[in-house]
Amino acid sequence: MKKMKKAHSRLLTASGSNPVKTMSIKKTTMSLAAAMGTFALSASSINAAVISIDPTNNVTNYISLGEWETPNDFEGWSTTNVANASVSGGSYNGDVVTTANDPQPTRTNFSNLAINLDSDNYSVVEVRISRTGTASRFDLFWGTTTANSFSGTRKAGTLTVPSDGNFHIIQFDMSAEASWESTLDDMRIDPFSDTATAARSFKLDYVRVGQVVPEPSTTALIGLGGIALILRRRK
Ligand SMILES: [Ca+2]
Ligand SMILES: [Ca+2]
Repeated sequence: MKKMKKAHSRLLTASGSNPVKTMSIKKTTMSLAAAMGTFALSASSINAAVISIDPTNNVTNYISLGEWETPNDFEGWSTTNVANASVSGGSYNGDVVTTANDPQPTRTNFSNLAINLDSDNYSVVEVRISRTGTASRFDLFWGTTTANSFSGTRKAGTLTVPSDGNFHIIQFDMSAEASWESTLDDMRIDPFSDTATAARSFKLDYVRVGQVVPEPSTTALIGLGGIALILRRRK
């Protein structure tokens, strides 16, 4: 009986877009995060991304969607609804327009970068940003080669990014996100999710997509978490 169960779960893992697979991965991610003692769940219920602010480990082996190290080079990103947009000091800088919708720098149609979301290599999006002024939600939208452009159903956001003028890292773990599949093609970042009611500005340092490789000590913790899972299953 136990053997059958094991083989069954392996089959589900091997299949492409089985909803059961998504659920089982989500469960593992949550248990793992709980075992590590540090995690933040997205406030929104429309996505399953796990969002961390200033995490211990950064993405490695990433593909960059923007670094903005060359003055005046927007690296293909739009300046939609961004006032006083500039690239200087190593970042994409802008203010919130008081008379229009939320600022939304976008980069589209980059499937040539071959960011394959069906692999584990690109399960984490990392954004480094500094914000000044009244805080509001930070949102990330994405499109893929099978679900193109932007939609409210492909969105992850958080209210917990500080707006203190210092740089912070926002890390989105998309492992459990059902629509994080096929090839990444579009990305949109809303540094603030609404119009300005007072002076507000942002500096985007980078946007990267990669994976987080745990430190050796964390690997040991994951091992312990795994043992705990096995023990629980045996009951
Ligand atoms: Ca596109
Ligand atoms: Ca930069």
